[in-house]
Amino acid sequence: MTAITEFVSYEAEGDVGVITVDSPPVNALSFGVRAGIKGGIEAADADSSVSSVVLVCAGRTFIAGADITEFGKPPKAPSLHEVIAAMEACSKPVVAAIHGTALGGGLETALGCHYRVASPTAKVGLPEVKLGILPGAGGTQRLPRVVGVPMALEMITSGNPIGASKALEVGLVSEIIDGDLKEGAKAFARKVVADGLPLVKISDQNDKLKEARENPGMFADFRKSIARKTRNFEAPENCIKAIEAAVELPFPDGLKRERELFMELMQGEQSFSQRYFFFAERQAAKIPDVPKDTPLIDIKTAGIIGAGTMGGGIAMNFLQAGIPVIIVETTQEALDNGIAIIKKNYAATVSKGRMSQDAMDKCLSLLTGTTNLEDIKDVDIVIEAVFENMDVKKEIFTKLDAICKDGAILATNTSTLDINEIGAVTKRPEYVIGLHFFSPANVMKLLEEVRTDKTSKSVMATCMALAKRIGKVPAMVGVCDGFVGNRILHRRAEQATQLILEGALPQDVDRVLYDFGLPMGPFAMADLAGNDVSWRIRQGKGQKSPIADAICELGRFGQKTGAGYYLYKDGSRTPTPDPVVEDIILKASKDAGIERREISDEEILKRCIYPMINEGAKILEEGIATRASDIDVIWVYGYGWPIYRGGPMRYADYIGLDNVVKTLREYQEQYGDYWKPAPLLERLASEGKTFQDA
Ligand code: T1G
Repeated sequence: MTAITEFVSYEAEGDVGVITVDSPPVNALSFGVRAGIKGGIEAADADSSVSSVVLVCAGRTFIAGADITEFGKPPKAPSLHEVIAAMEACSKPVVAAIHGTALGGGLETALGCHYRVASPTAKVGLPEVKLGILPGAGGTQRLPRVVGVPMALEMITSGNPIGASKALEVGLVSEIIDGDLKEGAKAFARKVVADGLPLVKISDQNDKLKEARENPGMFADFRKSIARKTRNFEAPENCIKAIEAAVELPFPDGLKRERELFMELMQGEQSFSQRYFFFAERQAAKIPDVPKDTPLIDIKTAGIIGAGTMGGGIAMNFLQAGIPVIIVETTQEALDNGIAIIKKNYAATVSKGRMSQDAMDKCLSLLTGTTNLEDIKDVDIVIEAVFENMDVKKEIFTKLDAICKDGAILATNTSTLDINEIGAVTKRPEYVIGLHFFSPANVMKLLEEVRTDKTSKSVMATCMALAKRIGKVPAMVGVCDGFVGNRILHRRAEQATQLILEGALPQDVDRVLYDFGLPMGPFAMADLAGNDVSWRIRQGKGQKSPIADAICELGRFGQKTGAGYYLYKDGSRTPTPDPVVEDIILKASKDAGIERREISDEEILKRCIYPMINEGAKILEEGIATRASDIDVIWVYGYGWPIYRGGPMRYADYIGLDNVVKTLREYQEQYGDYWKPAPLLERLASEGKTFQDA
């Protein structure tokens, strides 16, 4: 065994030269890995004892891409292009042995080999678009030459991987290797030699491009098909242009065009924000005062209290992760309704082809319904998802504390209530935590985890690991009104309401925020969530909101009643402005003695977003969030903030904190101390720093 570099070794195993990459955690293509592979190819080429070559990786996965931590640093030869060219030029057949996830530069490296084999659970893909870039090492030129243009367009603009069996079907891999992957790959390599098979250079293959050459309209049709999903994103369009170059230009020129389009994106703000967010999401899973080796509680079964919209959605996450669930309701009717909705949701997923009937049956086989709270006495974790009322929650936690076994975690899905207070009614406050799911709970990826003053490190570590297990992205926050996500949302809602009192209309505010990149504006969102929810909370707190109250008093609760801030004709989900609401707004302005005025889009955007940034700074000062980037993770995954803008705090850094402070001060002059910049924000701005320095 010869160590070519610290991360790559070469060894002749019989008549096969084996190049092994071993660079934890994901064998990313750092300089040492690139140099090592190139050196390994040169060694195998010169080694007269071998007649073929296998490229295999140690650890959990085949190469998972370029080393994102190297982005922005001066390039160091050999480039990935040079490595891939060396593999293609090798005089002996080179076989890539793929396991885990061959992604981005990893798949591009494998496409530079003459053949590819894979383990049955392997996945391959080009996810660069999710980082705001495009496959920059020939992926846009080689993939269409293997799978054809339509599939290459879909794979590269979505960034979604495909499994080994699909890869075999479309010719991305030549064989699925059951058992020992390296031995299987060596046997495959020997067979290539024995059968005298050619050294297949994908860059020389053009047959699969014919369909697109004969049907150039394919690209325009594809652009139309993804327009809504990729609005405002820059990367998908450059991906399409690069694939067009593969069809129109000779391979070398196509590579050059790919490089130009790659660099355009790499130097742009969107890619910077998406790369920032890639690490932000992973950072959020780490809690500074909870050591990595904190012992975890073994979660084998879960109890869910409440089979309503949230309880049912929460249950589905556990069932899909293979965790048995006992779901509890107060009446058989409510229980039956709740379970029927779970079944209906699964059936809809199956009908869309996103889940097999077997998988659905397996999930439902793990679900038990009961009206007897005692039935959850042996579960490892309970998640309460009942009516948002402190007395109700305290009563339930008192009972859970008495019924559940020692060591069971007692979690609440509350979105605003003080979890310290809830924990205080139990004898096990260290086992009490907030697990705030976002509706629809089986769809939204964010899990806002709320630690109390007493939540133990083991419970926090367990719940962070559990989040990943049930397919969620966790962020740990502290207790305050609305925690992090909703506390910031309330600031935006206050301004949205103020703006329509002063002269804007709901459709103006919603349009500006939709064009900014949010999935919908605050008024459309209120109609989706149900205006009655916040109406009840306001009534509980004795608060008034003239326009919202007037709308609710007319029974206009939103989509579910066919009318709210907008009309929803014949069950449509498309909001239509309604003169009735405009009259309510005009009256409210008049009653408030406000002279309505024209309000610019720029003012609407700043007045909705800058209070969010200011609140984020206060949340950081109070220690409710650990990092500014955690706030960004919460807003991207919990509220659909556009990932290419990184999150509200990243967006503030992009605008410049000094500019944010300047605008806040102008509004403070005009509208009062509501707009006073947070001290942390003022300090960072005065020091020329960003939230990432906080
Ligand atoms: N570069 C550097 N570090 C990476 C990395 C990468 N490509 N991928 C993962 N990591 C780190 C990650 O930060 C974390 O570190 C640890 O590995 C485990 O990751 C030329 C230019 C592979 C599916 O976009 O999708 O190739 O927090 O927590 O959930 O055209 O990581 O432990 O310190 O995510 O099991 C294209 C990105 C790059 C793949 C594993 N490739 N990675 O998921 O673990 S651009 C990607 C992933 C490119 C070429 C272009 C996932 C994973 P730490 P993890 P996981």
